[in-house]
Amino acid sequence: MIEFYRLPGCPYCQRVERVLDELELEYDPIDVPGPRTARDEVERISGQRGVPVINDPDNDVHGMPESADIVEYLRATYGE
Ligand SMILES: N[C@@H](CCC(=O)N[C@@H](CS)C(=O)NCC(=O)O)C(=O)O
Repeated sequence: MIEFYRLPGCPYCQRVERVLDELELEYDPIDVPGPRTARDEVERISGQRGVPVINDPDNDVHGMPESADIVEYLRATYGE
């Protein structure tokens, strides 16, 4: 299942969430702390502290950041 690191109210995360919903993909939402300094797990998996970030282990995708890249990946992988 896709793991989706997000911050409530983050417009870049909402952009990804809309596409996940549109493609009817199941995902595990993981809310990250507001302060960047508290996002050690995000840093560990993606090499930076911003969200959104996804893991998609079924496709060997680990720690993908950047909403535009994530949207493009989801549409290319799961779209029609
Ligand atoms: N270019 C990024 C921007 C993401 C972004 O600015 N996210 C904010 C939350 S809304 C954040 O995590 N900022 C902290 C940081 O980038 O280190 C994207 O489109 O994914």
